[in-house]
Amino acid sequence: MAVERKVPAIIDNPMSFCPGCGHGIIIRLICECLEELGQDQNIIFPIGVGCSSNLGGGLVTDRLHCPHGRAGAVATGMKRVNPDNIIITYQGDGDAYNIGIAESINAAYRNENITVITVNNTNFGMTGGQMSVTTMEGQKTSTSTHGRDCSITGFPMRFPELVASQFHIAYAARGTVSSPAHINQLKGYIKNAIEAQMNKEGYSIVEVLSPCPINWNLTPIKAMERIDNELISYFPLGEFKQRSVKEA
Ligand SMILES: Cc1ncc(C[n+]2csc(CCOP(=O)(O)OP(=O)(O)O)c2C)c(N)n1
Ligand SMILES: [Mg+2]
Repeated sequence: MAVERKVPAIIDNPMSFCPGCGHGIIIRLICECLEELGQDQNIIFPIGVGCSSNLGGGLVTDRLHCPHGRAGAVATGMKRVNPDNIIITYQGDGDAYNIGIAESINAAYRNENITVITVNNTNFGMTGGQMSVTTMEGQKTSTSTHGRDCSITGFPMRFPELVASQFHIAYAARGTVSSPAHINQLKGYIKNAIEAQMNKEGYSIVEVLSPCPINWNLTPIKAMERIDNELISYFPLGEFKQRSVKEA
């Protein structure tokens, strides 16, 4: 039986992602969660530079396109000036973990009451697939043409685990979009993260493993399979910091 799911009212335009990209699913999930949590006003997305920038075109909410990597700092200012706004940063792995690592770490360290969504596609997608801090060992990119050599670059960074283990934050999780079951699980994580902010519990982060078929040089189906077969064993799915308060 076909099940029709209404497009959330927050989405007002189609978005321009590559075929097989995960961003569209993730954005829709965020919007579904906001709608189900009764949030349709006073939402602001500080947006990173990268494919996440395309969030800007498709939503009726307010957005601010931040300087590259600085969404953690921008979000901090937005939330402190008006604590009743819902602030959700939307960033790529390169934006949040390479270029903006200082802002990302410090927002978590201060336990800012914001929600961070990072889309981890294991490369700098928008600029042509350069190596990022989450590129897998041996992965070929346009700047690691023989495969990433972790003996000289360090190993892929697991940011949610890092901030969950080191800082006093409210919530940290990692999900993916590689199957309907994973999409439903991810939606639960995103809802938890937004609820934590609504409940003033502090910093919440959800990282999403997302396919990048164009730069991975794979078909959309093979790209989804790469997530299940290769990425999840290094970037495990699950909650690394659970909320201590359950009700928003
Ligand atoms: C200050 C600055 N440095 C570099 C760039 C080039 N640039 C644009 S997007 C991007 C990488 C984005 O990677 P990521 O955050 O992983 O996003 P993705 O495109 O993979 O979703 C870079 C390096 C820029 N626009 N500005
Ligand atoms: Mg990326």
